[in-house]
Amino acid sequence: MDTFKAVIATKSKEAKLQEIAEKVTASVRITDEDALYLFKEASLPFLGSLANSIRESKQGDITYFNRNFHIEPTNVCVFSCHFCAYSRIYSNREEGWELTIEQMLDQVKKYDGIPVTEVHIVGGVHPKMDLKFFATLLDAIKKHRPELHIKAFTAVEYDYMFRKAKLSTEEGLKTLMAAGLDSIPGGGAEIFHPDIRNQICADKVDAEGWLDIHATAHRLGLHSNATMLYGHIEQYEHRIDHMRRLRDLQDETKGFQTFIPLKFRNKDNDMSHIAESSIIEDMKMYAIARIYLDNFPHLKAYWPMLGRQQAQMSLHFGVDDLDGTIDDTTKIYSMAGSEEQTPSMNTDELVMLIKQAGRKPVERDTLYNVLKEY
Ligand code: V47
Ligand code: SF4
Repeated sequence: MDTFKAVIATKSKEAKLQEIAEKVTASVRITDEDALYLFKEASLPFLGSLANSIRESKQGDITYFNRNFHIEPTNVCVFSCHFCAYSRIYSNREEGWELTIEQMLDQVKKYDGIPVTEVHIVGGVHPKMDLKFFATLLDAIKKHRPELHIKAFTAVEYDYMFRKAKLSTEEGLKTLMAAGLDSIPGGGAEIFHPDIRNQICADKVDAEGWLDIHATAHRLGLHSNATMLYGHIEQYEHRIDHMRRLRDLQDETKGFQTFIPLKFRNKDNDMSHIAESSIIEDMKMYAIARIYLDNFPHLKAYWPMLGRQQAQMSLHFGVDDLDGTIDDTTKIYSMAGSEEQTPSMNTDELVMLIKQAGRKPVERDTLYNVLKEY
């Protein structure tokens, strides 16, 4: 009898998975219930093959990367996200750093004559670095190197900066755009659902605030990215809720370029007791993101966080973008225990890594214009 029940259950599982696969093949959007079923019941090869078919229909074999570098103005932060291994409180004079505009401009000057196309600026939320300070910074960078694309500040930083300046999001963004802001990175999203957000990062901008800043940016003509910090205390339902909010906003604005799932790393933070997700779980996450977010053109694996080999593997689970050839200027991930302690990969290495995975490396600019095919 038990065998009979098991056979029926297997058959209905196969039928349900088949139904979802048919939707995906017919470019019909999957529901939240479908996504939950995939998380709970689908095998990794099944998910990989579905995600890969979407990836190949959108981008073929192309795998994008860009040449960028990071500036982290400060690690001092007024917030206290429990997963963060990077921030220090203002009074911690020994471990906190804060760069002056001249020091940051010197970092830009280090790349004079080197064909980087983007600077990614993100850091802690320092109580004394205000809108005026950052507008001056962007302006100085643009004056020095006008063609360098400035992708800067998360919605968390904007929320604090604009509230302090007593400006609306629109006014604040317009001020920074006039100074040289070109696009917005995807950080600070974490997990939108309040049940989780209130446990891991209660004091920073909430989901509505994060989404409103990105919506306003899109309306002003800026593109942005979106992240999700997964693999800690959240359930699959919270990941789906997070992606649904992004998919809904993207339907309205079409301003998101790429979705970046960020695997929780557990070194030196308040959540160190939580085990990190397995490679199986990571590939599953990429694949379901690719299947669910049908209106996102790109899916990015951030290799410094994930490590080279897993990043390579992700190219068969829906990922079509590996971010950039950054050097060791970013500390936010290495401090939290990422695979790459001093992340640095030159173009030849990145091209080789992509080719080894059987994909076609393409250098892009921040807005996914093709710069060079390899
Ligand atoms: O929001 C912090 C994450 C994010 C940990 O837009 C952690 O192109 C894992 O958003 N374990 C900031 N993650 C970085 C970010 C990003 C990175 C690369 C490219 C782009 C882009 C955006 O870093 C934070 C947070 O989710 N983070 N601590 C940790 N322990
Ligand atoms: Fe501050 Fe960002 Fe760290 Fe949160 S994740 S404490 S906002 S630096």
